Amino acid sequence: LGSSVRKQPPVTPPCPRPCPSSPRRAVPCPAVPCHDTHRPAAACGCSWCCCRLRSCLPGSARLELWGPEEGLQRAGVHGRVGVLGVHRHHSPAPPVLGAAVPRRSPALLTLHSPPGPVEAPGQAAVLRALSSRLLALAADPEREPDPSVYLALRLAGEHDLRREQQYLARLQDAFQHRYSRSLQAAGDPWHDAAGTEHSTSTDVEWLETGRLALYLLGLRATCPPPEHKPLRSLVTWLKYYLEEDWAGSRRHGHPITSYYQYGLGVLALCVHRKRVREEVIRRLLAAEQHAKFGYSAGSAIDTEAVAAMAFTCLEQERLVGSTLAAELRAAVHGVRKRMVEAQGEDGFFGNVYSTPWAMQVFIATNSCEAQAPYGRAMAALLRHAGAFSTAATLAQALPALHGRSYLHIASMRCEEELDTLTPISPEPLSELPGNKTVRLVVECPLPSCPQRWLYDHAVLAPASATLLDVLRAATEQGPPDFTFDTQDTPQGPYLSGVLGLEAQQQKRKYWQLLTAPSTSLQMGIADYRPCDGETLILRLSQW
Ligand code: B12
Repeated sequence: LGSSVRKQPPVTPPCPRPCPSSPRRAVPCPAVPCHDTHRPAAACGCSWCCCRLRSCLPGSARLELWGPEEGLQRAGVHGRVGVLGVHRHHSPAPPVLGAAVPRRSPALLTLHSPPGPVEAPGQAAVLRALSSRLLALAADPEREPDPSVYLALRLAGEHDLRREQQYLARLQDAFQHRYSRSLQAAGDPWHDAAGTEHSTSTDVEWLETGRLALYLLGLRATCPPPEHKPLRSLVTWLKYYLEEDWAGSRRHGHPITSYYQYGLGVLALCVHRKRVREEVIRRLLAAEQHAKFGYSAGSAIDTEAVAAMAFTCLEQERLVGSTLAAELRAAVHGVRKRMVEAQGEDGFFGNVYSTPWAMQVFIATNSCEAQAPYGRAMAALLRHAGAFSTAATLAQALPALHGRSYLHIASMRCEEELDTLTPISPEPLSELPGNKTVRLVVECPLPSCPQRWLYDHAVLAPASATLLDVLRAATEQGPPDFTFDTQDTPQGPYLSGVLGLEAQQQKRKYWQLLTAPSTSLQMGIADYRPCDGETLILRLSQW
């Protein structure tokens, strides 16, 4: 293994069970050698798991594995280190995914890496390039500031502190004014914001739970921390939105926003150590237990992961009683198990975009059983790093690639940070010569639809056209006339209306994007580039 053999640590008490599903309070493992973090099993889980935490955190300082063999097996290692991204100081050989651990290993094997994201050869370079690209995208004044971008910058190993500060100022500008008034002074924002609950517009304006949650998470990650007073008002607003979502979920069986945003809301409050009503937590728990997170176009992984992190935070921060804590722990254990079982041949949990979220759960929960799946997922993400071409997708992928989860924010301290990152703008895509023909089909299969087939025509577009370009070309190529509407979101332009039929948030109707015969696209209209001869379907769907 090429690692140094250190003195035998104090005798490790035998693990009472294979591996606790979640450690108690976050033990600052990266800063403390594992053998110093020994706690009675009841306090932090058995020491095997303390060690395992490091192996989940490629960006952290150490991976330490305790022998003897019996212990490794107990922790589910079975002689393999299923992790990519640990750089060994003491070994000239690069670390390899799945590197064999000697079966008769000495008492303690220590793999040291300097602080910061030092990973397997190639990985560090890829990570740095991705962070630099996000920094460049963040510097674009045309883009609305997005709290997840700020979070990704803060959770990285290297920084451009001046640019981060500027980005924070833009975020504060966008959010703080909006929430500076008190809730009472604002009246009932839910009814004021976008007309009424029965509005037929797409009214994304009032969908605030998730965005406010992300902003609050971002504020917790600032250095120095923000003042108390504005924070208090934001927390009150978030509690208010969460209550609205809770009430919506009771009334309609789903939150007004989505369970993803609901989960983010609980997580953000927890990271700020604010209590959430037990019923509000139980609602999310029940939704998780009754598999209510899926929607027609996508898997439930992203939402499951966000909920699992919220549950983990509540438990780790001891913000719930012991009965609920046990239920949350069991739920997280179930989520992890399902994720591991559902991991695809390609290494992804769900798809490439949900995989970083799933990985955050393993990181946050220090999960022994996920070592090998985690390593496979990391390798898959690095192979497909090009998929993260937009600020939003990059921002969601980078924390996990850096071995960090949003829970890390709860224990972030102001300390010296590497101010070494520089922005790199992505190369503009080279234009392909010539044209392509794309068949565009518009379907409306819902009972409320005037008819099922609304449009079916070939559209001529430049060879490198995105779906958005194809839609624009279609509007110029009638008859019959083609029209569409979009709304700007942090994920890019969202197709909100086609041929005068609007997506309706309230009724959970949206324009689903598919490629024939019926594969749901994993990208939005601005990012997907159809091939020549491809048939694209815009289908009004229920989610
Ligand atoms: C809930 C959700 C939806 C809901 C949103 C409605 C709602 N009221 O919440 C519905 C079901 C409508 C939806 C639709 C789609 N979604 Co969606 N969605 C999500 C999910 C799980 C949470 C989004 C969220 O609430 N974020 C929190 C808030 C605070 O952030 P936000 O940016 O303000 O969120 C808004 C936008 O993101 C927008 N939105 C949601 N999905 C998408 C996708 C695209 C491409 C765009 C531009 C906008 C958009 O709706 C959100 C609420 O207003 C994310 C998961 C994730 N990891 O982000 C996937 C996710 C964003 N969706 C994704 C995709 C692919 C789609 C679709 C393109 C699927 C399809 N084939 O039709 C469509 C969009 C089509 C269109 N008309 O443009 C991908 C995007 C990947 C990428 N490359 O960018 C994600 C990451 C899921 C995944 N793992 O693949 N989605």
